[in-house]
Amino acid sequence: KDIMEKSREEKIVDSNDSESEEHNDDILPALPKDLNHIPLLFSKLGEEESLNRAEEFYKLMNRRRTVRHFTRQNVPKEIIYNIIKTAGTAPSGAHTEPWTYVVVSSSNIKQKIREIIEEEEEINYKKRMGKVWTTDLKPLKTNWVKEYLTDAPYLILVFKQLYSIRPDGNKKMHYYNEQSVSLSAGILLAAIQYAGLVSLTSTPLNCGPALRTLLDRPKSEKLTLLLPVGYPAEDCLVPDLHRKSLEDIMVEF
Ligand code: IYR
Repeated sequence: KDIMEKSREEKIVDSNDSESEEHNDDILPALPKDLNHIPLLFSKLGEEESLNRAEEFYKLMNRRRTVRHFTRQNVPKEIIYNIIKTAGTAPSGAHTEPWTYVVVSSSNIKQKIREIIEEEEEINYKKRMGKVWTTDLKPLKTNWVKEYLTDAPYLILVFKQLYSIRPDGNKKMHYYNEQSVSLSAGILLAAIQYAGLVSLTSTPLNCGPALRTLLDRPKSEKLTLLLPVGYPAEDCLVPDLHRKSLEDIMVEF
């Protein structure tokens, strides 16, 4: 046992010696080695102002609903660009920013997306999802016919980048890409709501590869979400759902 421990210690010492450190110099960080650290831009709010903002933001976000019926009314592109820039402010593992937002406004491509999704969704509803899942969905009145895919002025497809390639040709690791893209998408939803638009967070089952190919994205990217974005139809109905209360979603120590 003593011998085992001794050799383990030696290994740790070995891996810390100058020879292997020299070897480690071959590996360069993905970010600049001499990255500057600068003072944080931060202006402190008074407590009252802070509370007001927190309440107002909650009220705004609590009005967000998933919308399945859109008008064809156009939305200025600058609004969409700002929303996506906002999503791009999300934190990410080692600042790898592992997201690609594909914005589709071309009627022709929206039609192709709709055809791909409706074909797969019909199989999903009829075969893949099973009795329990389709029964759970019944009250929401969803099905495989998805008019919103051609009605909404924009479709935003969120791709997560599993890795990327550095300028030197080496692979760049995208740590926590799943969490990073989820955080970015959450900020996207908040920005859509703040801009007075509506959307639907959809996750097209089994459509990832076909949509990735259609939109010319590399194999290193996986489709995670598809969001139609625009204005709700005049007669738009939403299910009368209620949200859990604070007591039901929080525990305090
Ligand atoms: N993706 C399908 C089915 C669907 C699944 C869940 I979970 C929902 O909350 C809503 C729908 C569709 O978009 O119809």
